[in-house]
Amino acid sequence: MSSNTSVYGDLVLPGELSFVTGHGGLDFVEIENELGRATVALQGAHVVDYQATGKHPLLWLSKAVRFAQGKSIRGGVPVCWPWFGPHPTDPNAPAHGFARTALWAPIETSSLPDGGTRLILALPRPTERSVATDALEVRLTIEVGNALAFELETFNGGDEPYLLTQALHTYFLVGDVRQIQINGFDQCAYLDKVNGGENVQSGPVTISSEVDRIYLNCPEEYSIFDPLLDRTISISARGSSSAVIWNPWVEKAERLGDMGESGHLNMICVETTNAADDGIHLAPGEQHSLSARYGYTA
Ligand code: TA6
Repeated sequence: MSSNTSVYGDLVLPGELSFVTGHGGLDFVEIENELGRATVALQGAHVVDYQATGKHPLLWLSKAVRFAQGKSIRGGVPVCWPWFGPHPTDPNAPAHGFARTALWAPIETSSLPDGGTRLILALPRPTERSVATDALEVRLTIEVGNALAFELETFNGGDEPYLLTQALHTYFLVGDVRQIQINGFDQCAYLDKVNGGENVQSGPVTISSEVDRIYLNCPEEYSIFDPLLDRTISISARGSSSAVIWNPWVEKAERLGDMGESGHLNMICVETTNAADDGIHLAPGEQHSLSARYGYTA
């Protein structure tokens, strides 16, 4: 990676936050403080790596990841916005919205009193307003410390209502996905996108085949227990009552083509979302904030 402070020079925090050009010619923000470190691609405002000091990395990034302009990054924390999943009406629109492959602009950086670092990014809006999404303003606040925290804020600056669906589509690193337990969803209903239909969760979620579920009316706190890495990842959500749990397993991982050899065994997506009937009806002038905070014990 080569230093690139020319464009964002006034946002550099010496010894703490810098701008570099790296893989695929993409621009990244490198953050390192006493509590942890992270790497954020400006494309997609995408955290590709985070590690608290003295602990394992928190996030999974495919060993076969391909960094390229306009290509979604397999792993880390993709920002799915301003729709989650397939576009509701346009089959040609990209899955999970356009924000994760668009170039975001860093607009604010600061050192936090607790020793962490804050980075705020915004997605420049088109000058013309041809469709409702053009009137949406969005910014992402990322805080890097002994935890990793996100706030995704959307403001409807237009004169049409917009049904917002979105996700922090987080890929967590696990020792062996077959041994983890995901807690907090007991008795939650979920939409099963693999087998179809709706079910109710009984006890912890465990993974032994492809799983792709949208949990509804979720609590705000859930966790991943990983015996192999000897850690528990805690997830605190705000502005969301739905969550997605996804592992592609073998066949889908092969079809995706960028999961890497047996990559599915070392990742689990536990996504804080506004999905399904948790979509947010944003009237003109209204705003919504989706937040998630990830802490972990080892
Ligand atoms: O969040 C789960 C999901 O919607 C799955 O259905 C799968 O498509 C996954 O997202 C990955 O999508 P992507 O477009 O990143 O390959």
